[in-house]
Amino acid sequence: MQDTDHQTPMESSQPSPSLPAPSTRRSGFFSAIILSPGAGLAASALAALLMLLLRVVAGIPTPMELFGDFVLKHINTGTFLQLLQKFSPYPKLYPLGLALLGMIALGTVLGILYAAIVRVKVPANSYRPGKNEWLTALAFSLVMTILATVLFWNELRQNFFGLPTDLSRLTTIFGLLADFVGYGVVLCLAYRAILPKVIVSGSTNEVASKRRLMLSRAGVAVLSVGGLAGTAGFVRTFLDGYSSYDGDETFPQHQVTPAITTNADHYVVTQNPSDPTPNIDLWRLEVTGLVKNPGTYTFTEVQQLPSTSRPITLQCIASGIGGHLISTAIWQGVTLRTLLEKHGGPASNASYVAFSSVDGYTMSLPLDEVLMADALLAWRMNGVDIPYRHGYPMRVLIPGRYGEENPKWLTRVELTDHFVGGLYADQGWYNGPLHTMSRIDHPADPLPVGKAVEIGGIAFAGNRGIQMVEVSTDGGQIWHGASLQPPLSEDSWVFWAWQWTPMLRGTYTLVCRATDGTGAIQTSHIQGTVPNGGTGYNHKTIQVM
Ligand SMILES: Nc1nc2c(c(=O)[nH]1)N[C@H]1C(S)=C(S)[C@@H](COP(=O)(O)O)O[C@H]1N2
Ligand SMILES: [Mo]
Repeated sequence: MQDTDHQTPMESSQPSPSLPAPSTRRSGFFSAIILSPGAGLAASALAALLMLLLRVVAGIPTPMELFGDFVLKHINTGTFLQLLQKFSPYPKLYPLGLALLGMIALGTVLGILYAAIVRVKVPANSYRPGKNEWLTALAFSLVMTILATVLFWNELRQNFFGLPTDLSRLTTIFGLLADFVGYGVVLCLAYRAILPKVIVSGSTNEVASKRRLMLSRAGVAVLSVGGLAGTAGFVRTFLDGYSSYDGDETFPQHQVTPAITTNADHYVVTQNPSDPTPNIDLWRLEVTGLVKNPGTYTFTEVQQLPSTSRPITLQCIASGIGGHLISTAIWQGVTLRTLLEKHGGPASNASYVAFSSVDGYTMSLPLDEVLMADALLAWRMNGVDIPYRHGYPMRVLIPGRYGEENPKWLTRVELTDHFVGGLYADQGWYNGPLHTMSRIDHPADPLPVGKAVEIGGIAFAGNRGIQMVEVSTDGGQIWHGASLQPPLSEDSWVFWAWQWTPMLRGTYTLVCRATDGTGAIQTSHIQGTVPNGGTGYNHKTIQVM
């Protein structure tokens, strides 16, 4: 077998007739530097392939996703919206794709740094990396893993197959290590493979040696192309799980909103480019932190907890005036109060409850408020297991709060003595009681003059309830009290209606406004959704002929 350049006795002890002249050596060094990105490309292409492979077969988040989550937590709502617009219509995929390309580019360029550090004598007389090269490559792998671990520490605890929090953090670190060791090993071997070699001219082996060098360079090129092609293949598999339903709305049917939204029609919002699909055998619910007796549940055990069910309306903070990111389902689960009682109750210094989800989503609220709202940890939605996109196998419902504070894919409930941030809280979105809203769903125009018609729609104020809804047909000058249907529950929307007979032809501006259970009237102040949630009255222009 060949030995490495550093240890070759021939080279160090006796001058060889084949030893190149100094000028050739220098040009050899330059060609080595020029060739090194080739090794870097092969290494990063294969590392990218490994990252996507681990994502698809083990649910380990890719460094691109970790990077994305990290960035999203460190920008404000304004920048967040700019990015959404900039990368529309694929605000999640474009940045992820760019991050992937950026990483491959970085790994390619790092090949030069590697070449400059190891300074292999060129032409080399061996295909085998020396100890020094292995150690350098290993150092690259470790530094990359450590940097990524430190930088993404708060993002590491996610796993798309639903592993519990601590285990998922460990698996992600292992994944990063595997990715970067893969990168280092390929870099080390590929660099050797493409380096110019000492070729003893005139020897019988000359042709064979040249052939071997050509083949090994071709091998590295094939590895790069194969790695990139494989990566593209896995990107496609990843895209199969793409959350294209993000932002789906719930619309009235024939101008009437069904009281209970079906699971298929329930609005959807998700932070994830591709949502988790928890494996029920791996998933756990953990009750930890400042609770008297911490504990862990399997899904079977969760389903044996005492449960209640009730209709709860969810609304996204981004729904806006007259918006449709609002739906109502019957949720069944255990109340937080009951669950904590089973664990001996909160310790005296527990003041917050923090929720963590398998997609790395975190959220916290004052414990007292959540207990008062009778928050539900649900595992059934409209009588069936919660669909994946709505948080299978378990999600939190906090009546009175916007959707962002209703974590899906729950895996840990932790009592703390401090506020725990998360994606939207860190960006600076409002996290107080949701604003009272009301929406006109019917009638649709044009309307015949002189004929009675019903004006109606929904009103919602979270767990404050709705006391009154008023309607105006003249843009808000004269108001009429609408009749209310009994609420489906304390935490649901309310249906209202008012009979109207337009007596004159013309254009009318219908407006509605609600008064919540505390007697506070909905504000007419027009405010956009960012960052505090939209306010103002829903207007609807109607032609009467
Ligand atoms: N784990 C997790 N929970 C989450 C989110 C998320 O991305 N991840 N999105 C939140 C947002 S912004 C909203 S509006 C609601 C939407 O719930 P739905 O899709 O079931 O309607 O889930 C919330 N809970
Ligand atoms: Mo939301």
